[in-house]
Amino acid sequence: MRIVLSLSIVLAAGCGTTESLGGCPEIETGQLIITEVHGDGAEWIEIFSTQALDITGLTVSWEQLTGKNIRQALVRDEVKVAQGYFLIAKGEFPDSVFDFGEDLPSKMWSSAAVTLSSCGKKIDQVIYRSLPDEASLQFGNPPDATGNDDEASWCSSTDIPGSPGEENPPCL
Ligand SMILES: [Ca+2]
Repeated sequence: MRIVLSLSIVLAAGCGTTESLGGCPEIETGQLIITEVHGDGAEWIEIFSTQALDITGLTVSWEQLTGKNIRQALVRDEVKVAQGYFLIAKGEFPDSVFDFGEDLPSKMWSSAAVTLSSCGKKIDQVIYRSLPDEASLQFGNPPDATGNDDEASWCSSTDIPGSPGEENPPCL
């Protein structure tokens, strides 16, 4: 009975807020760094974590650069990540720790600001103007939450689909 009750609470929280998950994730600005973005029907975002973190309740948002529509995905499951690279993706994807599900009902917009936040506190943000077909858009330097603000340091990956979960090669 208790199991059923717990499950119903989880389901009820499915459409809820970070607060309904029991609090805001304790993640400081810059502790998570967006390093790679892939669209074109295989939607995933690569993130570098500077340390082991509990990202339960993390919000991923997309703000369209033209049109200003906003989408938000909330990490509703209990997810802990180790130091290093991890992925969040739409649907099943190797090394993905979280599925956007219907929070991301279609492809990522071709130009957007992607933001990671905890109860409104910005952790990292990247602005992209276009996403390549098949390849990824990758940050060409070692993970750096300030450096990745520089759009000139991003490029299309030479490999397809990029380097999900692994260090990015330099931009040529
Ligand atoms: Ca990578």
